[in-house]
Amino acid sequence: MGTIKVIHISDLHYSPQNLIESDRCTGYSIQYAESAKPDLFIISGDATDHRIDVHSEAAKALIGRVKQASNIAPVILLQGTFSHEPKGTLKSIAHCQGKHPIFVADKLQQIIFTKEGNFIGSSDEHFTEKDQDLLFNAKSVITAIPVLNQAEIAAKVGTGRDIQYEMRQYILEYIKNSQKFIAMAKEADIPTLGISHGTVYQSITEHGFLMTKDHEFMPEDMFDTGCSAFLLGHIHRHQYWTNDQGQIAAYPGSIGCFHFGDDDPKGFLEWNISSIRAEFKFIQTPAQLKKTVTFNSEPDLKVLEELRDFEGELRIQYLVNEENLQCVDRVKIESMLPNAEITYDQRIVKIHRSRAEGISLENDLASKLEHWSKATGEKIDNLQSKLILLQEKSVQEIVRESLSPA
Ligand SMILES: [Mn+2]
Repeated sequence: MGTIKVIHISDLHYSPQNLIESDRCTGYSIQYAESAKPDLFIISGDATDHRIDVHSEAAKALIGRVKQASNIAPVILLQGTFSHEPKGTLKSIAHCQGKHPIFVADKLQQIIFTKEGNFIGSSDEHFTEKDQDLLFNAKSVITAIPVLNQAEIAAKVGTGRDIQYEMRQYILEYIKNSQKFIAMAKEADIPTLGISHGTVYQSITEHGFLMTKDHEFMPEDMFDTGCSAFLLGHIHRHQYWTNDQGQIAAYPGSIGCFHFGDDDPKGFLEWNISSIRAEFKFIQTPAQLKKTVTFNSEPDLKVLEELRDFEGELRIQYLVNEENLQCVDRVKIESMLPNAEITYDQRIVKIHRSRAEGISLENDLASKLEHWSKATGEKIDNLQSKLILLQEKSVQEIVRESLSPA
């Protein structure tokens, strides 16, 4: 039975800020690939975090890594989110090709991965029956669904409609039209895989949010292609879907950790894919995790004590009264957490002296007292009448009147 081994990494987010993290983790995946000897190496989008300068260390490092990968196996670079990976970025990177070819998947397209390790992209969005002969020399058939340019889709379907809805319809139509060639490949015992950068309905982000809006796919949409495996990018948390047909769709998650609150293990996938089923292994990278602990008052040492083995960046958020500032013992905290790189997010609660706004506009003392009472919520009961008494009469008069029977 024909099988294909793929190393699948995603969301590298190279940038000057992420350079150390991106490169340590990407480097780890390439080192792994050197001994795993995959047939194919796939980067499923967001290789960069944003537009980066060609002369930057980040660009140099990324290009070096892609070149290393292409010395191990043929590489596919899939277009990710345009704000992270501006159009054209991947085409430039692809020029660094090593021993094996690099294919840029930046449009809806089917790709034949040949037995010699070359790529043949469909000239249209899909292959058709006319292309059947290509299957004789195919090691795998790949169906690419990269991030699509909304403007291009709008130009095709017409403007003035709900573009999110139209995009989804367009992709569903594409999936329907892809099925035929995928079925032909399966019939010929050729492994089939889909690659996409997008949101699956009810996927969970690295911050624990359930994605129920703006999704490109339902899990069944991906399985409807007929592909044994669906290799995803975009969501930074590793997760997968499977069905009783042996089909699997999976996000490796981001290769490293790029946000506070993202403290799940980070890694990549090693796939084994046949014409009828797929399986993957998750391999953890040495990511520097970024954890946040939040206290509604001063840091609780008992809670921090439980994190004594935590390795990575730890942000401690807390609230402290101004007069208790000295009580937060950072030296002690840092000695309790020897492997954490700690930053503090300290909010100070100021000693608050309330004033009664508008009190100066009141004409007399009794009105000022009433105003103060309303502003502060303090009860004044019959103090007001006594204040008037004090202002109008002498102490002797007040005492005499109080003592004499009414
Ligand atoms: Mn990403």
